[in-house]
Amino acid sequence: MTQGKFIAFEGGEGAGKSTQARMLAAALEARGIECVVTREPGGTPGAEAIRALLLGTEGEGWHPRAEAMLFAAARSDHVERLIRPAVAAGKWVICDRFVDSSRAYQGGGGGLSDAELCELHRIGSLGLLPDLTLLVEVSPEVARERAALRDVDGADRIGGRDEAYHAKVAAAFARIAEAEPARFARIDGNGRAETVHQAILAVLTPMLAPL
Ligand code: T5A
Repeated sequence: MTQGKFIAFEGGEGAGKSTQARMLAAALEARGIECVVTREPGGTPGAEAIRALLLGTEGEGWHPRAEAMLFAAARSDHVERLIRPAVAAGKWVICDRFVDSSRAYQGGGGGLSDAELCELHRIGSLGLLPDLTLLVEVSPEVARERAALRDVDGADRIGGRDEAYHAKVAAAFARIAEAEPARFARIDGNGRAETVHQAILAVLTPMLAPL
């Protein structure tokens, strides 16, 4: 049995995280590593139900503190029911967004303090952190183009927030990654999907070598 790992993708809207998560899982599976690709908010039935509450565009939406608690509650269910058991069973969990999205969106964008968000994460998920967090970064122009491809039927509640909000989110991601260089790898996501994928595989090489 391989040793389980927990890899998270982070970044702004349309950075290419889901595309890269799928490509990474396929590359790992080809090496005989069993992968679970999952996402936040979501990944379990309960967390997917919370996702619908958070991202649906009906009604007035949530106050920033309620929003942060809903993300933490969804994450708690996801961690306990899916992520921890899969890693314990020797699988590699590849997660599209995790706690750093809360720190960047509800913190950098929404104004909650980083200490408050980390405390919510400690209560909800016992502070679980990924073995590696891949921050996929693209220019605002590329983000706009890709988000437009994604949002042909309209943006969700958070993706549809204004450019100033998303600029604060991007700055917060950069700050968080700079503060924790051992856990983060910053990936230039502006190129072709295959180019970005190769950069990610290069970062993962040391984790693959002992297998
Ligand atoms: N949120 C989430 C919080 O506020 N707090 C939290 O704690 C968490 C967990 C989630 C929303 O919730 C917020 C953040 C979000 O606003 P989501 O639907 O998961 O909603 O939103 P995103 O994570 O932004 O998901 P997307 O799927 O839209 O973006 P991705 O995954 O970054 O991008 P991807 O791979 O789907 O690609 C988007 C488009 O670009 C193309 C793809 O084919 C696709 O059309 N593309 C490329 N094109 C050219 N070159 C490349 N290299 C490309 N890579 C992808």
